[in-house]
Amino acid sequence: MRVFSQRAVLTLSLLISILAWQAASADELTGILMVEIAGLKDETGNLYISVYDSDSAWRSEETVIGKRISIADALDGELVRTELQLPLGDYALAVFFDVDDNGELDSNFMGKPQEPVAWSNNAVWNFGPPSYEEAVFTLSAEPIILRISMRTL
Ligand SMILES: [Ca+2]
Repeated sequence: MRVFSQRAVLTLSLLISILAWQAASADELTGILMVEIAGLKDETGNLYISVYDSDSAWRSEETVIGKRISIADALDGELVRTELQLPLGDYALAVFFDVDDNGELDSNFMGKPQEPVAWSNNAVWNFGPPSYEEAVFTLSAEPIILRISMRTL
């Protein structure tokens, strides 16, 4: 029978504790974002949520998360609720209700959305979409609830 040296056993147990510690700290770095969206209780169809983590990515295709949500499935009372898990950091959200169910946010020739939209912080359209700075918020270890209202422009 082969006997492992005490040193090898110690090295192995040290390695296991390092791996366990790394797994635990990775968990701690994930935050929970509860999104509650008002203004859709009488609607059916899909809502699209895009999450961005930088000014340069804002409103581009470079989303951290792009999520399609069935309003019927996510409706809880008067609010559409969904939970997102993200690494801790700064984010901004853009939401639209796809009224005609074509998978896109329809806009007029001026680029103004023709379907209900919303941004985090309830940032508003002001001769153009809100900036990343206006919509940004910080996700830290404590779960946060983001309440936003859909608007037709
Ligand atoms: Ca559409």
